[in-house]
Amino acid sequence: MPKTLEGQITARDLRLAIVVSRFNSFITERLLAGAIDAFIRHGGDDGLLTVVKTPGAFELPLAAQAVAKTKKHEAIVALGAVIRGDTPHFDYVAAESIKGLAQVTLTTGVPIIYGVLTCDSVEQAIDRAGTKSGNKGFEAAVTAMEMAALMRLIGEPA
Ligand code: INI
Repeated sequence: MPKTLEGQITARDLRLAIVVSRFNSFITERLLAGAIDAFIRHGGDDGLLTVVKTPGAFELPLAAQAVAKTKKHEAIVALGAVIRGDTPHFDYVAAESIKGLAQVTLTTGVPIIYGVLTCDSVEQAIDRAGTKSGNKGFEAAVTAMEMAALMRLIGEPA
């Protein structure tokens, strides 16, 4: 039988940080509410939860890096909403946020979950922020729980 490591989905004793951008706040506040809901409903203690707000999605990687370097949190959820209609530099903002967050998670070893919506329209963003297509913030928080648990398991002595 192979030894299989797979993280449980629980927020019990989990020290979680959420970095969330204010740009398109009518969407990102819904994502944040979804992430907090998931954390609490899975047994999380809000005293162990830190929320960090940035101006836009472009600033998420730097904030996440600063949070990761404190080593106070076992996982970080990054939330934002980049909407194509808003700007011609949509592609740059979207690409830099995902590239930056991917770099930070690998260099710090802290799981960072990508909960940034990249949408063609406001309607599409609304769908993914708690209406037709669920809430990406909720999903990202659940993924953070699993990854934090997985990292604990991988780090346990054999
Ligand atoms: N930031 C977002 O989070 N979403 C967007 O859709 C967006 N648009 O469209 O411009 C956006 N721009 C701001 C950017 O993230 C930075 O805050 C800004 O460029 C200052 O560095």
